[in-house]
Amino acid sequence: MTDTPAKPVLLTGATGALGRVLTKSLSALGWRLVLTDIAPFPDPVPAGCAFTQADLSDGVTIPRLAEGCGTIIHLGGVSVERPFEEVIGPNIRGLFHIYEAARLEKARVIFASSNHAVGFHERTESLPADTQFLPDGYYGLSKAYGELMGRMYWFKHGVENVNVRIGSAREEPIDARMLASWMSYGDLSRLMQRCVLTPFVGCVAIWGTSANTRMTWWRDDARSALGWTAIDSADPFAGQLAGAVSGDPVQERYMGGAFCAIGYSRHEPAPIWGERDV
Ligand code: 15L
Repeated sequence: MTDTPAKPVLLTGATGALGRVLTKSLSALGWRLVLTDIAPFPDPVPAGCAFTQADLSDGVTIPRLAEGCGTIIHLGGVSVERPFEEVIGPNIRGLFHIYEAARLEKARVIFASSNHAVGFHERTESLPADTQFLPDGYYGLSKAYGELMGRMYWFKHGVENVNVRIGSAREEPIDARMLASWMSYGDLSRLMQRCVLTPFVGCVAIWGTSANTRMTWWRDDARSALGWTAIDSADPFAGQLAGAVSGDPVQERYMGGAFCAIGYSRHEPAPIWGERDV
């Protein structure tokens, strides 16, 4: 199999931290990237790539950018917990524009979903990829909706999509939670390559973490069908980070960590999902 896609790849959210990492690593492989973001691109645009500043809410420009592309790696939109009104435009309407563009182009969507789509699951659980969504805020809710949009477009229109529930993708893990949730930039880039190059993916979900042995929260996803295995690990950071906890019982109880505690207003302990009597 060739390691360069036949058609260019549209990469949204190119100016964000992960967008810049993927722009660098994928362009270095000779991939032709159509880059876009609402903010200007801060780096020199690599050879074979082009950058267009655009808003995901712009239902004319987004499909135009997707013209001729075989895959859309969709990282764009709000990437942290924000009020509902700030999330809905980029993450819901913007995603609709992405899926409509994919339908018109017969392109595949690689959606940067998030662990926050399941953030209110307890850290004592071990979730298969087909677990129930349990979003920990408006951001996580938009990611759950985005995954469901992918299912609808797959069943109704045959638009293939991979939903990568990214844990904590950053240079290095910085707290005890990330001993489970961390994903290295290298593992992220290699996963994206498999998402784009695998001949058939259908509609699947992947837990986006490195090979952390403390990563017992998430299991049984579609990685073997993609031929992807994580090779980095947060384990070497365990000694220095084991004590790096917040002290907040809500944060420490749930997979979503700090996002769960934002605006949390329960006074009594929350029920355990699946054991509630409602
Ligand atoms: C995410 O989805 C966010 O985009 C990122 O900022 C981190 O907070 C990450 O999750 C995480 O849970 O560590």
